[in-house]
Amino acid sequence: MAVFEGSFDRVNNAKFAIVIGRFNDLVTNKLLDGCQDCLKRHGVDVDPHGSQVDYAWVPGSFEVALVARQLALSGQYDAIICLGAVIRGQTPHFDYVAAEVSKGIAAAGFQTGVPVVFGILTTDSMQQALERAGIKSNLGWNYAMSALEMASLMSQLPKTANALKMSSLMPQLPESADV
Ligand code: INI
Repeated sequence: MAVFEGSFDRVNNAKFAIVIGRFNDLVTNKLLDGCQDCLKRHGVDVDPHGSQVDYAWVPGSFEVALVARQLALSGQYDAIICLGAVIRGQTPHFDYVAAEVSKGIAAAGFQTGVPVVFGILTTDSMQQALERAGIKSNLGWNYAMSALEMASLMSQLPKTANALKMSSLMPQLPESADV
C-alpha cells in the first residue's frame, strides 16, 4: 500500500494561479508579497510574463471564488491560491462576505478537483490583518506552502476511474428560443 505526501521540491512544471481581492489592498498586496516570496524560494518563476504563475485581480473577496473556479475549470493549473482580507468594521457586510467566500472557495476546489487554497484573512481589525500579513508573520507564505504541497499531493493520487467531464460542471443554460 502507499503513503501519499506532498513535497516542495519538484516545482519545475507546476502551474499556479493567484486570485487577489483589491478590497483592503494594503493587506492583500502584502499577502501577495509573502506568497510570491515563498513560491520563488521554492524555485517557482513568479514573473507574470513567465510560464508558471498567472494573476487575477478581482474587486473584493466576494468575487474571488467565481474567478478561482473559472481558472480551475480551465485545467491549466495545479493549484489556485485565493487571497483576500475581510475585516469586521462597523458593517454587517463582513458576515455576508466571509460566509460566501469561504463556501465558494471550498466549492470551487470540490467541484473541479483542483486544490483551491483559502488565503482569506478574516479579522476584527486592520491591525490584526496587518499583523498576519507581514508585521508579525506573513500568512501569504503559508498559503503558498499549502498550494505547493497540495499540487504535489494531487499529482500523486490515483486518478479517478470515472472522471467527470469538466463540461458537466459548467452551468447549463437553456437553449435560446428562435425568434
Ligand atoms: N471585500 C473584502 O474583500 N473585504 C471586506 O472586508 C469587505 N467588506 O467588509 O465590505 C469586502 N466587500 C466587498 C465585496 O467583497 C465585493 O467586492 C462587493 O460587495 C461587490 O460584490
